[in-house]
Amino acid sequence: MEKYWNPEIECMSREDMKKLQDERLVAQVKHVYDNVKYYRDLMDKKGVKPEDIKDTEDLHKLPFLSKADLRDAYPYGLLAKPLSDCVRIHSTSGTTGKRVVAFYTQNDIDMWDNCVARAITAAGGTKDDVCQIAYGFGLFTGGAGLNGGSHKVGCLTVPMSSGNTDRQITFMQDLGATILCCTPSYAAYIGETVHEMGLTPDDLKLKAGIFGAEPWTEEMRRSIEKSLGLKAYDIYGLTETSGPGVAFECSEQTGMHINEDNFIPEIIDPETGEVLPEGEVGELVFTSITKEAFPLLRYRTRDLCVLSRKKCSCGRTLIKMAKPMGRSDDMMIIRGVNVFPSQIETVLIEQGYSPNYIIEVDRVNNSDTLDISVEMNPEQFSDKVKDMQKQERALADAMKLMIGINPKVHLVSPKSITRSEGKAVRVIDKRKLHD
Ligand code: DLL
Repeated sequence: MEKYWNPEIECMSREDMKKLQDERLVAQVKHVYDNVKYYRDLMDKKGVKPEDIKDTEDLHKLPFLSKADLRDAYPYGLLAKPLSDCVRIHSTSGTTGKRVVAFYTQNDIDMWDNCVARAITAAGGTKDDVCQIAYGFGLFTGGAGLNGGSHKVGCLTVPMSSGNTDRQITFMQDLGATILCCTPSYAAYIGETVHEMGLTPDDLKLKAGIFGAEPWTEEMRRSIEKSLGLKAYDIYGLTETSGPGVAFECSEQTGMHINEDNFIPEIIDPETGEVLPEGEVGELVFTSITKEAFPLLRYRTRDLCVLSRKKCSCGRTLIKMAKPMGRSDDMMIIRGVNVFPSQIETVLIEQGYSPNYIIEVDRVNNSDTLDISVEMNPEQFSDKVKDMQKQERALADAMKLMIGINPKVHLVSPKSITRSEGKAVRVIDKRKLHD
């Protein structure tokens, strides 16, 4: 029997949840209109008043907020509470333009911890667990978010942060960690290092992993589950909406339950902004209905995914989002064809390769090129050039079936691609340098 952190919310009837959302949305719109000039101007421009928003059916009347708005309003322009009521900031890891800074009151932190506690509980975590947190600590929300949730559940919390992989594993062994929290690419790296240290999953006590912050495929999930001997759960969130814990996976492992009492999701057509019906792929938009200091209404995440209200065997009634396929801006258009890095990862792992790869896109003589460097496992390595070329061709053929275009595959020697301890960077689009 699945345990819940907040059973009354997580298993609430649809009607009751809608009522709760209606009330919270109306109050939140008023709070934002009264306190955030930037958003009040957007509403005025669209001719919408707080009184026009009577329930969640009116949500579509509100203007969107985008990352560009957050940059425009940097740093204090979207703050809805006096700074003296705020107790913390976090910030995105964005490398271009201004960073986004998100503010939290103590109530915001409590709400966030509560969301993450639900995720840890859904992964089987209790006060008897030892929870090792190998997400980065600092401005990134991963470390702090899982740390807060783990405390709330009462796990013995090990705030390792990322990196120092050998020590990470020694600690895991010595303290008998039962839950590991980090990015999936770092989990894969830890799994590989466990093996290299001459250990097997039996030498560890891990039972669950809570992995998120970047897109990862089902094939990657199975590979990590095997290398670390645990059940891998997905967790989703973004700095703008507080951090990890906006949505979390349960034992069914078929998508993540969204904490709808705090975040109302919509799926929109990224081109037209039109709301799409359930089951269609589009851009995920969130309205936070309980956040005090940084309450974003209709925030466009740029993440592409699908929502589903299909009944879940875990008993939770919270709507589910599928694994995001990546951001709309991660999608590569190569020779007119839409290609996602996740499609390439799927083929690689299916064909027995490691998830260590680099995708390079360029434009030569007005034609797009796609080069994929893939690391071999030691047993795949051959010193016969012909054998290697045959393997490269076979992999390129499998890729073509999946993505519809022919890439150039380069098999590279084991360990030659840098491992990630946080969010992996796997795509280099050189076309952007020429533009
Ligand atoms: O990555 C928050 C987080 C920390 C989530 C730890 C889960 C675990 P940001 O750095 O602001 O926040 O990046 C947010 O990361 O819009 C997605 O594109 C991507 N992302 C987050 N979780 C997932 C996931 C944190 N489970 C951006 N699957 C989001 C796919 C994810 N993509």
